[in-house]
Amino acid sequence: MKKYTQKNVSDINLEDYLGEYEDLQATADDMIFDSGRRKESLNGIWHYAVDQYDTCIRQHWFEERYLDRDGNTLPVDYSFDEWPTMQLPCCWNTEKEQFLLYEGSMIFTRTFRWTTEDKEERVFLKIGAANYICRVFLNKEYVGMHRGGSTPAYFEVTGRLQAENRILIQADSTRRPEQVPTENTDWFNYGGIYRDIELIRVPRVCVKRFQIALVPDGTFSKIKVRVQLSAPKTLCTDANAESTQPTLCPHGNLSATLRIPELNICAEIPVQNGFGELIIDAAPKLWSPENPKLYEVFLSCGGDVVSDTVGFREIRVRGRDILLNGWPIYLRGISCHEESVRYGKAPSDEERLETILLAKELGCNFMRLAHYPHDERMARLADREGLLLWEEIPVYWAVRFRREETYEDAENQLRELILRDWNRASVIIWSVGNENADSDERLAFMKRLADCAHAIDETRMVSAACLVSFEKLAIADRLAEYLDIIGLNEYFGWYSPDFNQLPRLFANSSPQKPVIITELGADAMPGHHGTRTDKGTEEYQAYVYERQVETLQGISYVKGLTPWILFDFRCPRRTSVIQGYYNRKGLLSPDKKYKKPAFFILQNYYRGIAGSALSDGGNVPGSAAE
Ligand code: GCB
Repeated sequence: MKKYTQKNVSDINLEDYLGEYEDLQATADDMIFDSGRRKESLNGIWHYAVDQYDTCIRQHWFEERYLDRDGNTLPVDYSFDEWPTMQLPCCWNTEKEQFLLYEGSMIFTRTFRWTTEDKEERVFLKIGAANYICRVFLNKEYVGMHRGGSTPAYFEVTGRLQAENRILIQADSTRRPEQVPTENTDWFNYGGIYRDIELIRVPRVCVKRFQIALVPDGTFSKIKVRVQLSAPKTLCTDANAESTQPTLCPHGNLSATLRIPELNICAEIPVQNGFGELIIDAAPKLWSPENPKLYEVFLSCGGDVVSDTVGFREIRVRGRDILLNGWPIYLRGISCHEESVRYGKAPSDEERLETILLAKELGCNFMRLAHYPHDERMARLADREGLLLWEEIPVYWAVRFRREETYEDAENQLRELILRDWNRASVIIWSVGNENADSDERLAFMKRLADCAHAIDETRMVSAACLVSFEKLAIADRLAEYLDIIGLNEYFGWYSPDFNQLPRLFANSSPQKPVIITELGADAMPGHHGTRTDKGTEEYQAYVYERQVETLQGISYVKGLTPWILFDFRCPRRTSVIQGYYNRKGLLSPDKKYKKPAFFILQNYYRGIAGSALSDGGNVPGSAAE
């Protein structure tokens, strides 16, 4: 931790003011398992100020220096408790008209009371998401920072809390070329602290990771559980020698207890050096979209108890088939941004459920959560409602593939996402990116990401949404070799107007893995009509969907679709009159209330597939079950 020197006017000539806030970055390694824990919410009314010039961190406002050494009053440029207020979490863009297009830094602050319940307790601050960088200050001290706009940040604040506390958080939504995503995307850059802000009390030795899943060996009869414990650094660095409670230090040996009451399971997991793993015989009812069976699971260790609600299912690839619980499945999907007209990237729970139910009404068993990690509530809802998910990190378009720090940022976001949603049965695919041109640097970067996802999660598949190779008119992305499933974005009928190229592309390709068409589509302004050849009309969009499904249904290795997109979404790049700063490729209007005709074409197609799968005992026609 750096020592701060007194600042007054010296900051005005200080160019490297950010240097001291690059330390103490919260990463995936700082996450703790938080399901089933008591959380004390810091959501609610916060004071805020727009801070375009980063004056807060240049001048160390968080130090609240009101007097000089001699006790004379100093002038200050802030008045925390007189600033206007905002209800957090939220995206500031949709809170006030004048903030709609604001990108940059905003300071949030509030006070809160804290009562220590146990002198041994440890406390973590969790920020569900803040876009893109956030810096946290507590009781006049810098606590740390987090990079990445859609994954959670955990900061240990043990020993820093008092009866009365002031917290100050800078959220900086500036788009920068070296970030992930980079400065150019096809979606709106919402700013804010837009997911829950919570304090979590844990015992001194606590469960850091708790991962539970069916062993993917085709027998559906074994559950694997993995545990990692965390102890305060001071307790562990000297291998427990000075600890007053040696049995509680993960450097000693102890055991954790797993309980799944509905399966009559109560098992001891030996933990050595903080890690434990056990395979248990079990015969759970398998989770599937048709029967999203969930179990309550509990893990206790020392004084710590956590719990989760999980489904058990197996997903894997065999040849060109995707097998769910051993049966070939066709992924009837749709892509979806996280967006609400009113709340930006912080939709209400009702709106999230509405989105899932609309996908179900469309006939989906699968959804692609594009292009960044959506709120963890989405995967929990999908677990409950029975919807398979593709989750993605924003390695989108022209990320700076040559830059090692950019890779580290991307990998950290991937690890944070995987660790966050590891226990969600609905999540079957980790996507390491979208539409990146096939260069050597990009191949190396994304191969590393795919390897990382495989290394930390052996229970799911890894994919990416790749581009069509127009030189070869084929599926020829070199990254495919490192993926389990090939995602393909193709816009025949739209960006590539000649539909006849689509069957030729399939004829020219012979992938040895399943392919999901991760994007296809066309813009249509809701209520804008014309002939089937007038781009931008509902009729033209419907025509594109008709031609697409006609071609796709004959392609044996295409094992799913996630057309672009369920509903229209805000997009600063889309300035034409019919777009009005929205991407209009939605099957629904931005408020999700109006269904364009293409919705019914896809619905019809999906009903046909679901019907034939049912009449074939759950199989996809043409595929053999094991
Ligand atoms: C794409 C991108 C998606 C865009 C879409 C479009 O290929 O992956 O983010 O929004 O095309 O509408 O152009």
